[in-house]
Amino acid sequence: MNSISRRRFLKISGATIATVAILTGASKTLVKGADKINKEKVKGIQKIPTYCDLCFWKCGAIAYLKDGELWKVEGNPLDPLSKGRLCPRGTGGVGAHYDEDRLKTPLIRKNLRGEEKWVEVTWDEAFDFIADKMNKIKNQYGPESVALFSHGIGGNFIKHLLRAYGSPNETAPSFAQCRGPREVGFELTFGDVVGSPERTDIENAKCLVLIGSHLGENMHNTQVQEFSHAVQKGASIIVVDPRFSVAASKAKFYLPIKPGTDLALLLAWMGVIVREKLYDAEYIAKFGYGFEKFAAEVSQYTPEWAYIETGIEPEVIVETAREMARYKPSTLIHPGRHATWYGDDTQRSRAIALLNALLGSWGRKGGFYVPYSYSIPKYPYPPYPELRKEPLDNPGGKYPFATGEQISTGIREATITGQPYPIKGWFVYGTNLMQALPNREETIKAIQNLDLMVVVDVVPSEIAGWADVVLPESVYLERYDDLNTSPFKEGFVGIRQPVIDEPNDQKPNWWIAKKLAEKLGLGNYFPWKDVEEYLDTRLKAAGLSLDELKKKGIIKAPERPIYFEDGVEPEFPTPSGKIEFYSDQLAQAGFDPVPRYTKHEQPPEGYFRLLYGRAPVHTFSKTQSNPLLRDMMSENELWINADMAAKIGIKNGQKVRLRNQDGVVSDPVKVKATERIRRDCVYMVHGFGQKSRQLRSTYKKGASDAELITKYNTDPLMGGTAMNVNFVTIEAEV
Ligand SMILES: Nc1nc2c(c(=O)[nH]1)N[C@H]1C(S)=C(S)[C@@H](COP(=O)(O)OP(=O)(O)OC[C@H]3O[C@@H](n4cnc5c(=O)[nH]c(N)nc54)[C@H](O)[C@@H]3O)O[C@H]1N2
Ligand SMILES: Nc1nc2c(c(=O)[nH]1)N[C@H]1C(S)=C(S)[C@@H](COP(=O)(O)OP(=O)(O)OC[C@H]3O[C@@H](n4cnc5c(=O)[nH]c(N)nc54)[C@H](O)[C@@H]3O)O[C@H]1N2
Ligand code: SF4
Ligand SMILES: [Mo]
Repeated sequence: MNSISRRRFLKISGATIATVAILTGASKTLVKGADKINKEKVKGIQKIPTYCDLCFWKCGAIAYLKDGELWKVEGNPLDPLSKGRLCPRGTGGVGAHYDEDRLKTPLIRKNLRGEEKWVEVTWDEAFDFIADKMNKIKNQYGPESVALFSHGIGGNFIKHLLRAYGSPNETAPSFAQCRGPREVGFELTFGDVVGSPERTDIENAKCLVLIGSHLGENMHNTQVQEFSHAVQKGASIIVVDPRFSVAASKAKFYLPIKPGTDLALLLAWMGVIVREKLYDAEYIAKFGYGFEKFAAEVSQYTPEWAYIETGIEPEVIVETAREMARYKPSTLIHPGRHATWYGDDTQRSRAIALLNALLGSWGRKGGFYVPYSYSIPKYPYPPYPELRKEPLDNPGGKYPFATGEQISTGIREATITGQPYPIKGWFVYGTNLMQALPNREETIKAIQNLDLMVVVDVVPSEIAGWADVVLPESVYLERYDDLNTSPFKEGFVGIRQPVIDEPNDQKPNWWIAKKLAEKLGLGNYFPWKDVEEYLDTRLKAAGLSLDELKKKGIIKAPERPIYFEDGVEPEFPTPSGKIEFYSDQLAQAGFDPVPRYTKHEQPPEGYFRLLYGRAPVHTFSKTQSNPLLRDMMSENELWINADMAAKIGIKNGQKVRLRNQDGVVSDPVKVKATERIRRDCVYMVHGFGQKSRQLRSTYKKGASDAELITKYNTDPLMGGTAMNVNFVTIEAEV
């Protein structure tokens, strides 16, 4: 299996190169969508550094123009995130500019919400409409009653606008529907979050444990490159996944776990490590708090007990526990990213944190490094107006371990109930709430309560279809955004700058925010003339030059150590100042101070659990209409165990519909009958089955997992919404 696996993996990492070849050929024929290409049309090749926006990882890139026309995008070799190589999505970046279905001009709703009937208006008319509604909301309810949903760095100037307007309500589904529980689980243990980019030293891990993290399909560039290096260096890989993922094909141990039982496996692993005293005793003696109580509790969990829950043989549990211990502290139990699975996700993430703590990997090479970022002062804005009301995402502190990153579904809930105070306006920037939030019906119910809904997007997305006003944004290759100073192994600052003109009347987010602020009488919060002046001010304050950054794309900070063993001072900002094996704050709040196992409901007879994930060439629901990426994957498939398919009379390649426990039926989707998935679940790539009629290329292509996620469990610690809890039956499409 090993040589086959290696070949398959090389195929994945080689995909980047293949994509470049496809693009080079395709770009010439794609120009037709654009009626305005770069004015100067400089002859020959121009290389302009920027950073990618095909997902939110922000890889440093170089865009190439040939005779003034957009040609291709490659990685910037100076960039520590991309190291000169983009993932297949990033390589398809030029397709974002050429997308035939792009929004071209501001739109105001003509008929009922969701009917997608529009009047084209000028920017000035759109801003007048929005400002009028925002002023009315402010007068009647207060500025707190407008909330912002946003994802990505492009939302920064709109966030600033809404704070200047006086709203404390600002959220993103990329937290409570994604990594929120993980961050809370790690913070409760180490006093600090994993963060994004993850502080995982995958490259130097000698043993890497992936629990659901499907690297290779999940294409976060740096992690995939590092994973590929770790595999080449012979790291021992352990993959726990109900589906034989790309990562599983690289694994020494593949554990096809019963979905929803990972916490049992984690507890049993810790039980073995504690009973056999395989932990890093010196590290724990120095940095640990409450280890005795923790050890007494986890040593009860046996591999035999976990076998019944998880389906993983006791011998395999023991062997993999010993394997992890053999390579400590360079054993990395990857914390995952999309952690909102079953509802006890903070506790599962805390168990992952504790297993890492046992092996001494936090702060150590091959484990979790200590990241740092280039410190660039903020722009010296006037202070925001004083807030008179609390954010309403978590009224009364219902979720005691919720963080400053607000709970998106909490804001949705308040919009429906009007409690503790009404929400009457939504600003939505770069997030497709129809696909990203569980239970679409609740989202629509909330939207129907609004006096104003503004969506800033680049295409007529599903969420744009529900707006009162749609504002067409320039794509990343056409605009400046804020500086990228992501914390990483190396501190750096990266710039996004325009490479090519917008084809129509699209505008960048900074311009939208500034112009709207002026209409709202908040112009003093945008004192800069244009975004270059803003960037220049920030960079000068750090002793850097905008011109130099524009040329190089990346400037690095002086090097710093990133491991405890190289001199980083260990710090654990928990209440005890140590790694909390036992958590008094959890006990005081009425939660398990050491994670305990909770059983989750399993699918009834005839039903499958619906699982979902990523494909290498798409990002959520954001890239399906990109002509280059669409060519590589235009619809998703339904993975189903081959024996089960035969049992219910379904053939490979056949179209089926899924019906969930609440009677919601999906669009038709093609069957992939395979041995590579357990019998109790089915799997599909997220982001397809889109319902926006104006997105002609994606309309009802494949099926939507989001549509079938009517049920969700809310994490009682921090309010994240677990979505792997829906069950489906499968019906042949006739
Ligand atoms: N190409 C591409 N890459 C991306 C993204 C993208 O849109 N496109 N999005 C990025 C973002 S923001 C995120 S959050 C990540 C998400 O990616 P990850 O955090 O890596 O993965 P998840 O979405 O949690 O999980 C999907 C995997 O978990 C498995 N799984 C499902 N249920 C269970 C279970 O109960 N137990 C176990 N052990 N495994 C289970 C599924 O079979 C699948 O292989 O991907 C990132 N990378
Ligand atoms: N059912 C289900 N729900 C999920 C997930 C899942 O796998 N399944 N994953 C969860 C995770 S891990 C995350 S992180 C979130 C992600 O959720 P979102 O951040 O909402 O991701 P997308 O669905 O890709 O929505 C991105 C939107 O931004 C628009 N857009 C693209 N480029 C630009 C631009 O340059 N400017 C502007 N203004 N808009 C732009 C796109 O057209 C699209 O409408 O979803 C979460 N929700
Ligand atoms: S991971 Fe891929 S899509 Fe995301 S920013 Fe990097 S190159 Fe772009
Ligand atoms: Mo995510």
